[in-house]
Amino acid sequence: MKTLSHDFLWGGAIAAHQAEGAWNVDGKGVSIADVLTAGDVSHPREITDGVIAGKNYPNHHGIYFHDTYKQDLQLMAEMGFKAFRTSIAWTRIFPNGDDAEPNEAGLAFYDEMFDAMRRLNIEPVITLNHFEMPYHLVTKYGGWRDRRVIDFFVRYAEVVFNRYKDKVTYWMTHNEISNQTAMKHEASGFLLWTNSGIDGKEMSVDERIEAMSQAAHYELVASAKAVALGHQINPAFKIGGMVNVAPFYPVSPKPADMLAYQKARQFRDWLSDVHVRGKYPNELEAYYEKTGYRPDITAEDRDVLQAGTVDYLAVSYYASSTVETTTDEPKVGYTDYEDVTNPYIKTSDWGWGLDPEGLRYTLNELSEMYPDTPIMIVENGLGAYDKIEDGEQIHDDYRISYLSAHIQAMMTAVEIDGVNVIGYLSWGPIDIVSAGTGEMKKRYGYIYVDLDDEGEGSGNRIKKDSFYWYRKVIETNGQVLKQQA
Ligand code: BGP
Repeated sequence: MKTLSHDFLWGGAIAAHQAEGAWNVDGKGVSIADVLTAGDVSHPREITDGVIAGKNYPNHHGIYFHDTYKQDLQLMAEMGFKAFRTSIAWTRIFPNGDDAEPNEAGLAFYDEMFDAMRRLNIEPVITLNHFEMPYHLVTKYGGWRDRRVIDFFVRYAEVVFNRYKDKVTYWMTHNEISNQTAMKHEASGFLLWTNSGIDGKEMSVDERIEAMSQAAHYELVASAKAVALGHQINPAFKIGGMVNVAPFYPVSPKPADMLAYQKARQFRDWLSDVHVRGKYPNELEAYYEKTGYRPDITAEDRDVLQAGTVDYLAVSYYASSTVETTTDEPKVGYTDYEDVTNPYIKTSDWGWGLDPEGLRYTLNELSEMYPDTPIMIVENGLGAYDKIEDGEQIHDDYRISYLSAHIQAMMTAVEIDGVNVIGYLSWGPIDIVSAGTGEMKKRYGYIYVDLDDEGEGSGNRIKKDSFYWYRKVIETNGQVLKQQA
């Protein structure tokens, strides 16, 4: 029977802006994450016009990882991590994005961080752009809507690829590039901001689709250029595309519901199609023809996309959604559906549908679509409230059961379905600031960080029960879960 390979990449993943803090230190510029205030489950984060004194910007401090990463990585090593994913804050390297020269202090910071990982035998898995583009590229160019941003990104990629070519092998270009297609999601305007630097909160759905189509195209061209360049700089590089894969289910077998589900899925998957196959899917080309959203896509761009296909597909998986058609017409389009409750699925305290079998299903779907492309799970986890008990203990059995069910689903996909999964990096192995809400109390970690939503607290790190559990999972290459099942 097929099983997880002996060099399977077990570990965890974070992003610079959610952890590092030190937002204006050593020449770092303001990023799009630095102008996001704190929200919560029922109050969206505000996008402010620059940094406004007196507002609470949780990414300005994160968990102070900038100053604590050596001790924190030591804890990851104690759990047996083989790999650790983080991002380079673009604004530490190019504070404004269009600077003539990179910032040496920022480059030196990541030299040391990657050395620290290597010393602990932890493979760095590095995202170039995780929701943290330079804010200046937004104010001056309008974010990814402007073709010139492609060159700024490629220049940034070139600088870091050259600098870290002997320290980093696994890269990915843009985090969750597919998120911005989630037009029916109530946060879709916000997702346009985090992906593309376009404030979509006040836009209509049609305006969002139009803005997203152009911005995402430039992001894909930039990604493909970076992939081709990275392979020239070091042919051993493995450079991935990264997408969120929240599976869709039709609410019923009614043909219009099936079509609505299929259209929703196609719209989610067009970005991974371009990453992996180097070309636009037919139905999207048809959609652009029909709607008149003809983004600026040149013949040269198409060659670039073809020449820069990715080495692996990195995916995040948290939850599934279920859709119901809003029209019985046969012409169901990408957004002719509503999200509805699935009676078979429970939800988290933040309303995310908990669905481990959906992970197996999704991995199968991806393996059918891209049979030759390895998959790395680079995010999966449960955001939950934790309570400190009996002195310094956190009994997070809810987290253990979520992760255990998902890891088992992944192992089944590998062993029974033959899906090629090369790694599992759970999200937020140490508590960090939530990207969606800016809260600290939405915790994912095996390691508790004593900080609250206002950034107050000792900052102390405490090992939760899940810390010891995950160490065992890694040590046994997942076999311990089978014994428990
Ligand atoms: C993904 C992002 C991460 C992350 C995670 C959990 O969308 O790539 O940055 O934070 O989701 O989301 P949240 O932090 O909102 O709970």
